[in-house]
Amino acid sequence: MKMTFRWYGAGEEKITLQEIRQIPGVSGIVGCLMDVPVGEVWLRERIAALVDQAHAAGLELEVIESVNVHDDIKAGLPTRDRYIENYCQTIRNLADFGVKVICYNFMPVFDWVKSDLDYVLPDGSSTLAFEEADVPEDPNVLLDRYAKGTGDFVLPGWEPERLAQIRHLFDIYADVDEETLRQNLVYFLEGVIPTCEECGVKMAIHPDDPPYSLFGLPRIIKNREDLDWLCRAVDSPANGITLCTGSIAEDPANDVYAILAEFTRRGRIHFVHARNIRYLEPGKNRDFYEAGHWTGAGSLDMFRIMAALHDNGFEGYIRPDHGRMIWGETGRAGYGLYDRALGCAYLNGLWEALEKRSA
Ligand SMILES: [Mn+2]
Repeated sequence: MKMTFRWYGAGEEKITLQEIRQIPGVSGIVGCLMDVPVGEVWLRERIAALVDQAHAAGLELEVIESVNVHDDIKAGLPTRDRYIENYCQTIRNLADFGVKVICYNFMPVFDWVKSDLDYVLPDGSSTLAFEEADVPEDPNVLLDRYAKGTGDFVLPGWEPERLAQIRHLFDIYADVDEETLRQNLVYFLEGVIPTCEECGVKMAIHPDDPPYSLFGLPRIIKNREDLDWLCRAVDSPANGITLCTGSIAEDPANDVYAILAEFTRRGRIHFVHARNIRYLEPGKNRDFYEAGHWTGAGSLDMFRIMAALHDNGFEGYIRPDHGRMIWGETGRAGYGLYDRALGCAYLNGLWEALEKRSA
């Protein structure tokens, strides 16, 4: 297990690599190039500069999150072949600089969706929340709300230039149902997995967040059956999973512990997002907020999560997922320093206990 920490880049956030280096037990960052337009090749000199920055701070850079997949690929447009060729070149370039795992998702139009980015908890901290009744049927209403409420940052998948194209994006998915989206994912994987195998890189798909359809858009990586289908559809260890405990558990019908155990055993979990959530009205609906990582703070048993990984031979990368805003910190919603650092320390503590108990 290698503990990592997501970092958006010097120009993108105020958390520094030096600060990340001071979190005990963090081996490296999960990096990205936020300013490369989706679909373009990540250039070698840009990758080299990012890797050099990490190494200069004493940190590894072996995981990228994310190399986003162009919507033309997801929607299956004729232009997809050019974008898949670009993706393969990006894989080769990243491999040359030591990258081992690429996180991506295959959600149409949007990355993760929350209804509230500043949900205040009784202890005064704030966090991300999802209340289904608050999600408008018209995505434009949500976009307006985000534009007004979120100030000086953008969310992954919600970049301004993409918001402007939103109608176009809904148009290109008009005829894409779940089956078509599955075929398009297989087409993409058949295009990139041979390159991954050649250069020793593993693809790791992030589950849909939330793991059910919103705005009438299809969603295909939602549960155990979808992950099983994915693994069989392109049967290579390079075709793997970013198991996000929060995303999977956002559907209470999913058994997150069994899913972790099974796909770790099958050698397909290359990267883990460890996060706790608290269901607001268990048994009544799927609403939740993102809790602190500690088991007692949420509805998930983080010890069982780490045990499912440990006891099934997990050797991949892990990072704390979103954190709350605590101790007066401000910044990118879900990506403050303090609460995620607490998450690292806590997850490392659970892991140490598991290691020593089994030794
Ligand atoms: Mn995640």
